Amino acid sequence: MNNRFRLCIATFALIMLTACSEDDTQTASVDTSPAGPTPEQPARYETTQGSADVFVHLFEWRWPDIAAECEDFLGPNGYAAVQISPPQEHVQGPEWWTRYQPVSYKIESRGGTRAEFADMVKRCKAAGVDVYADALTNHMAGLGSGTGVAGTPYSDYSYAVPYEYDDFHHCGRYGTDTIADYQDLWEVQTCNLGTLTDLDTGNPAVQAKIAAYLKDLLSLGVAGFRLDAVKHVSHEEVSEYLALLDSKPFLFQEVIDRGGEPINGMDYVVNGSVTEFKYPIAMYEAFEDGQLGMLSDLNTRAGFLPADKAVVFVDNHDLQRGHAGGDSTLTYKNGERYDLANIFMLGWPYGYPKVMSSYVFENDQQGPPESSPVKGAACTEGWVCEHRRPSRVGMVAFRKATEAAPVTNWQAFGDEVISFGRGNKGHIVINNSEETVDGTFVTSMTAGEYCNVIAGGTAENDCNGSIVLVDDDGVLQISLAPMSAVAIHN
Ligand code: AAO
Repeated sequence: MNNRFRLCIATFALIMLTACSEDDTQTASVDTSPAGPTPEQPARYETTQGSADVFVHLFEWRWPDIAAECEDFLGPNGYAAVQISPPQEHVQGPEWWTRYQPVSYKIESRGGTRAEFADMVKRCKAAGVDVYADALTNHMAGLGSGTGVAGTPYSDYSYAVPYEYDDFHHCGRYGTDTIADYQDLWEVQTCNLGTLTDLDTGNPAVQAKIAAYLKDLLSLGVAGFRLDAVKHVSHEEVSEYLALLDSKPFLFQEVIDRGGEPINGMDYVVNGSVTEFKYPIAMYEAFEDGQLGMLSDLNTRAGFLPADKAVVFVDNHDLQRGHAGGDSTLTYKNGERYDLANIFMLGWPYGYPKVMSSYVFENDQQGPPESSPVKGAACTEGWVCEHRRPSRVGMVAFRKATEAAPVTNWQAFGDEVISFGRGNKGHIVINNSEETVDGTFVTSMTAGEYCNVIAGGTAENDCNGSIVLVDDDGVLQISLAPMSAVAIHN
């Protein structure tokens, strides 16, 4: 930021803020129209602009470690749910992606045994944390034969569910049956993703076996599912196997839709929530390319899913490894910019946000560390534990405190500084620049002292952050360090 800009903020704050920003200042045009929950919607979706809740993906954490984390950290800090790695038996090997190659529907995996799984779900539930299982319904393992991690033998198109040759698609293209053309809907949903053997998901016998697997997980107390790779299953077939369940679990469907392909995320909204893969790109463009001012129209962007159907994230386990088009993704390796993007995601009322919790990796194949992620009160080396960072914890509380409040007082100063409120419930200022910003920012907050929850702590209890002051005119006067943020709430 140049000196002229800083001077502008400091000198002409309040009345002149709009004038300072010239064409950079924008007015939030967030759709706040009421849309009450339908009977099919799980309770978590009662807000009109997205969810007040936040969930976390404890990627590759083992079941006993997740159980302890639910009790010790996730529950007490208000995380609504945890996404776990696929729980079914998989091919052997140390790489993380072995979990995505099912060889049977036995609940035994690198995550732990069936008994450990049941114990985890029970303990998380008791701590107020739902468990979302990553469910693989599109395919079984890649071509080849061997023995799974629970000792079950398998070979090409033959698995212990049982599934045999006729339970799979055989698209007959390219000599390999591997998807090559994402412009061809039939091919995407009938050929193999890589060499992953593609289930004939239109076949009632296959649908019954998928439903039995999901029911088994539900019987153990699972509250919801991430449906992996459902772009490769027609949304009608997903509806058909879901209709065989006795209940309506929370669902979010992994459909990679960045536009330009015949299969759209919107097609799947009939079944439940859907991943919004344009969102991580928006976060990258804003925070890495320095275009924060463009974020005000997020809720009305063309092609974005409706707020109450979108699951949003800054990165996920594929994107952070450069897979699935992850070149333009912020991850824990991007330091403060990544944290600022997460602060924005948790503060802005769009979608159901998912916080990523990673392990340290050097290459895109590397599996998780052998050690448990948490020892005593801290995360061990090798696990990043982004979900425990004070700014995540503070913003989980912010999201709850600002539930259903629309965006107000949107202000953008240049490309790197934004300020917005959530009515009189909360306010955020983000400085994505390398310079200190001294400024005054207009809020709709009642006058008084507030805790900056970005540094952790809570407004109600001990405030670990700095105390900031909103004056009688609702103006917040603060000095923001480079690459930092302030968030306050009632
Ligand atoms: C491994 C090997 C395979 C081998 C297989 C079997 O890599 O070569 O055939 O084993 O031996 C994970 C790993 C895979 C691994 C698999 C099984 O990532 O590498 O395969 O486990 O062990 C597609 C799917 C999407 C999928 C994504 C990775 O649509 O569902 O590929 N994600 C999920 C999981 C993922 C998992 C699986 C599915 C499988 O999250 O962890 O795989 O269970 C386009 C399409 C996307 C497509 C990507 C693939 O994306 O649109 O649908 O995703 O291509 O790269 C731009 C475009 C964007 C485009 C992107 C990339 O951004 O806008 O549309 O570029 O080109």
